[in-house]
Amino acid sequence: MLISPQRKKKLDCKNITWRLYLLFLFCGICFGEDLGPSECHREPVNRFDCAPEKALNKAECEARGCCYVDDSLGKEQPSCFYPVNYPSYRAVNPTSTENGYSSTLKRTTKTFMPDDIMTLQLDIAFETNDRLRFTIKDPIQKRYEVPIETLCVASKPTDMQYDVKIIEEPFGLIISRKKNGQILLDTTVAPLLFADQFIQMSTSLASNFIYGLGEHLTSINLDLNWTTLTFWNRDLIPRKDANLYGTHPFYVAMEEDGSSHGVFLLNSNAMDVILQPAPALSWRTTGGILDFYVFLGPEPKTVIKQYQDVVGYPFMPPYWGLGFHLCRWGYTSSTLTREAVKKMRDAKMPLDTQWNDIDYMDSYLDFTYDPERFGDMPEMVNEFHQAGMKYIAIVEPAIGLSSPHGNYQPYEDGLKRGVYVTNENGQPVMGKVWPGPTVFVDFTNPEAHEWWYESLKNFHDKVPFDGMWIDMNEPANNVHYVPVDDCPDDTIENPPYVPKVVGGTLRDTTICASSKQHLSSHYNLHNLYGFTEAIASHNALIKIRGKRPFVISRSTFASHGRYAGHWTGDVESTWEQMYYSIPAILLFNMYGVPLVGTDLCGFVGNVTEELCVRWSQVGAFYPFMRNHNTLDATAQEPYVWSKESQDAIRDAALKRYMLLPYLYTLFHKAHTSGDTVARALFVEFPSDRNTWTIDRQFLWGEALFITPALEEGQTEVKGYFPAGLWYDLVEGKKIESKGEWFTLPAPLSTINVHVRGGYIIPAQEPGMTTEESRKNSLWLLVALSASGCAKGEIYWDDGDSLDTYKKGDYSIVLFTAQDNTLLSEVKQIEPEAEKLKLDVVTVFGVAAAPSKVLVNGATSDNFEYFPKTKKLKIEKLSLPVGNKFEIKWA
Ligand code: MIG
Repeated sequence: MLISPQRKKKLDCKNITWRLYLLFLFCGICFGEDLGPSECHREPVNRFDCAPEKALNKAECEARGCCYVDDSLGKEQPSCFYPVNYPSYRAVNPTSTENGYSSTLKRTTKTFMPDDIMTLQLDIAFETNDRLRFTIKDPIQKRYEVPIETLCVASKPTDMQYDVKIIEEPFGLIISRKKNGQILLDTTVAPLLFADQFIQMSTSLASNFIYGLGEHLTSINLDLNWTTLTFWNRDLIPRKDANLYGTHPFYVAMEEDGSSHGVFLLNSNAMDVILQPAPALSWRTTGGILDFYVFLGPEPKTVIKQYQDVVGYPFMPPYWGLGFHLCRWGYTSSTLTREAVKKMRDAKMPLDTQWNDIDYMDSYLDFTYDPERFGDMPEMVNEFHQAGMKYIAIVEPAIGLSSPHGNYQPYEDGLKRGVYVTNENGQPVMGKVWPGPTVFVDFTNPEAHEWWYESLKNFHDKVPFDGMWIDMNEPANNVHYVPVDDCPDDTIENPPYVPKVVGGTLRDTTICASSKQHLSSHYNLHNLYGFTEAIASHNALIKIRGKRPFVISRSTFASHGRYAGHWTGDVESTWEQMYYSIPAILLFNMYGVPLVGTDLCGFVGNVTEELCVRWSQVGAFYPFMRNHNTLDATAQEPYVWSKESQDAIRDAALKRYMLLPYLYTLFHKAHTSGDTVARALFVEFPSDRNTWTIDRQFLWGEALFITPALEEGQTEVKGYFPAGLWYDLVEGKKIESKGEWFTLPAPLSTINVHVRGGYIIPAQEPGMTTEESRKNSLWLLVALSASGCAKGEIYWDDGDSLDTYKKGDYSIVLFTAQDNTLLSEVKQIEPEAEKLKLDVVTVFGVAAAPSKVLVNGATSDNFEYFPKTKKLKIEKLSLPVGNKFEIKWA
């Protein structure tokens, strides 16, 4: 760690840029009038936009002290950009503190943005060996800060993996990896701006491979070719270059040597992130403070975990939540809803949870059901429960004012208790959502949490729902998209810099930014709306049911995964959207929201049979699996298709049910150590560069590899297999890869799933519900490595009680295979697992037919060897998993 007193050298003479510059100079190219060519020479990729808020001509650009080069015709590089010596802050006397540094930052020249904060406070804290945090804020006037609970620092670091350099003038920070000097963050590439409603900080990037910054419709690695990513939660059919439902200002970056680091900006204001091919990144936010965390990894896995150390590990979902969920907008009566369940049963499709959309409500009011069409809703839900199923209904954050039958009590109560978002006159903000005129619950108000709980409890007393689906919580307003123009005309509504939001204004399809909430203005809190509703819903469900809460939310913010899951909204039923679901799900897993899925078969528009089959196959491997459809689209439930298609969908769903013990174990690991469930290939194989862009295949944990067919008419699929052995899940057919692409058969009837050599996967005979399958016998899939080894484990508990892990009410059994022997080691056992019996062991990669099999020393005849695929199947074991066992083949 070094505080560098000298001015940052303007140009490095050894640098190629310098040489190019000389070349240009000799060619006599002019770079602007008042600013010398050396001040304005920037390679186009290294230009940082000096006209962020509007387009400027040459005179206007130069008037703000910036350089203008009009060579951007048809290109995205800025024509107005900062000169090297653009006036910025100066670090005044940086000093060491107990655990870091601090400094005052001062600027003497104002920028082009109104209300510069001329004096700032920089604090750098070395929080752990692998994590540092730095904040830049106004030392005098307290500004808004994001009210999420971040985890506290446990101990003083002793072996920091980073070096920090403070450049005094112009102020900049350089953070590097101590072991090799790799620069992770260098903010000297552009000036720092910190005005009341415009804060900008830029940094170089360590490579072209960065991941995160959701929620956007992107491939897994972001496009650095002048991309703007906008954060302002919004109700929108997902499309490229648009702000969508959630905000996660966190990225993981790869470094050239395969190490990785992460950066998180804890800020909830409307924001743009600009990516440019330098490679570099600029954060531009419209309020709050700069509160950065840097995570040193060095593996992507550890970066993700270190991020979750700050925002929290995900909640543990109930076991049933991992089953198949069926929904649609348009089950307009309890009769139709029951019919859907019956047809699923008749088609022998597994189904755990039936859902209803807004159709069930009485005049679209929360906590009500339609007395005619859903008159027997309580009985319906009870029937589902008796059949071993669960039930979920949608809930809206926009509250209607009156019911056709008179007063609407929840609204009246909320009004008395002051739980709504208000306008400048202290009156509830009015909007238009499903019930017509509505008000909006302010979930930053503790009183609103109480009211939310009580209202849900009253409803639950009638209709015993099991989980919550929280929609429209960006919050969405004005569902019919008629512009409302009743927001005040001030700088909160129309800030000097408006991020590139769809619709051009902050108010578009939501409530006025100037609205007031308990904790602050909606301007500051907008991006937290769905997140705070998720917390209220999570806590209410715990109090009401006394069991694990299950909440699926459309809108999210960093830390969401602690409380709820997410579905990716109103995607169109297209092949392209099916592909995009994979990066979306992998990225949400990196944000600590592992319980995530896309509507199977797509939401908007009519799906074709082939697409629905393919989508059901890949969807069987989303951590959250729900088929959901919009109101006017043709039916897409599994049972509407031909026999062949139904067989294919059932095959995929049953594979999932078979693998649930493994999936559940992965959720346990996510919950207790911040692991990902659905995992991007680069996260597992960072040293293999080929994996850095792969997002058409993905893993479950370390051991299960999914290669879905994503194209129309496809009968074969190309997949990349990292070096090692991979066994087909069913047949055990082996792929031996040196890190290569393989072409696999991909008939419509099935999906390619492989088990990674070296791993053991716990599985179970599937049932039609998880309640049923949990009673079935256990299976183990043992996939031997080249040296004949494998390992794995199972986490098990009752699947629904709260805090089983904390209370010790769980079981963990480890499995290892080596030298033709499979062993178990019981780490911890509780009564639930004593009901479990291991019945079948399948070993992939057994070189030669065994002559005998010994189970706990006793000879068994119940085995079969498949010489073609070298698979050994041992059956009728009936071994209680609570007892240590040993299985040998020779
Ligand atoms: O404006 O409740 O994303 O899943 O079916 C549409 C009706 C409102 C949007 C959700 C979608 C749901 C629909 N909702």
